[in-house]
Amino acid sequence: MFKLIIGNKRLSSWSMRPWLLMKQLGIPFEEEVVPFWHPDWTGRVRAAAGGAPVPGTVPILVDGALAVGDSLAIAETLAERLPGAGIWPPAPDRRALARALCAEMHASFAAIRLECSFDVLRSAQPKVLTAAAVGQLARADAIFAASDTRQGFLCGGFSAADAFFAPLALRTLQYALPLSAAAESYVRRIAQLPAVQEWIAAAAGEREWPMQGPNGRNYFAAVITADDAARLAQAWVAAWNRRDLDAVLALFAEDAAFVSPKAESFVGRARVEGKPALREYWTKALAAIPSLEFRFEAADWDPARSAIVVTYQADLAGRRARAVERWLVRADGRITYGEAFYGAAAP
Ligand SMILES: N[C@@H](CCC(=O)N[C@@H](CS)C(=O)NCC(=O)O)C(=O)O
Repeated sequence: MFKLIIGNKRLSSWSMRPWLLMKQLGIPFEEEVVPFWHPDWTGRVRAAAGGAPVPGTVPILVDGALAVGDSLAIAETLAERLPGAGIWPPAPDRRALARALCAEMHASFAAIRLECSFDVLRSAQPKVLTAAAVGQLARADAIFAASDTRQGFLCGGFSAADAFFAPLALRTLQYALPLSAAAESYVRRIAQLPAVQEWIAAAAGEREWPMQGPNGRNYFAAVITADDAARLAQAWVAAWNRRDLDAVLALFAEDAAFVSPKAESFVGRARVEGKPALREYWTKALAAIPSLEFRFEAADWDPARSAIVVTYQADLAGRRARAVERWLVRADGRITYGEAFYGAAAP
């Protein structure tokens, strides 16, 4: 039985290619997910590959004593092992085209890959592309649109070429990139493949390695992106500016703990545990502060620690200072532990 070692489904486009190829063609395999940013990521990848000297990247195909790194080499190895499985199209000209397309995917489209980093849980959030990426999108459009005359797939029936382009096709949905009608219909066909749907559903349920918070509670680290971290921080700033305590508290786990020198003056202790106590602290704080305005500056996401560091400007009844909060974020996207740090008063 083959084993495929992959990264997080939410984020790993290279892992998706051979996974999708094998699933869609009905090739049985077991998978092992090695979550990105694990403190011993490379060690875990190598261990999953039975200690073979593989590159420190995923995917890796393991077949008995053999471990093959690199998606293109995996496709070739599968085609060799399973000649009738349909990895490459049977007709020589289509097969040559499929190989050329896979090689092109492997070596090109750098700008669009960099600017639209793969995130299967992102949906239709537009992004302005550089001229280089726009040029690459036009090339992808032409490749996708040609599927019209080839049974709806890039080289006839579903083959490695479609698996290799699937992550780029999905990026056009994630970033609402404009395509021709023919290219769009190809993207829709790929997005609706059962194997693609299965990958996306699994991505939504991903959990990272277990961690222990300073509140003594165990939780799973979050699989989020820097964009998610910025959105969470901006929602927090907006909720405070509306003085909407329910919205602030909704961002925290039920058993969250929070540490702040200000809590001491409002509730008599710097460390506040659990939502009811947090509500009491922040209700008292809001009642004592006639005007409050926060301005978001930055949110730095540290995936290895599942931590967001938010920098903002606080204007509390005319007293202005920059401040920082550090939050630990659980797999469900809620803050399990927060700590506040305050800068000098601005003139
Ligand atoms: N050329 C490789 C690229 C693999 C690759 O870059 N994989 C990414 C995940 S999508 C990775 O393992 N990144 C981890 C790292 O570079 O440390 C392939 O086609 O398989």
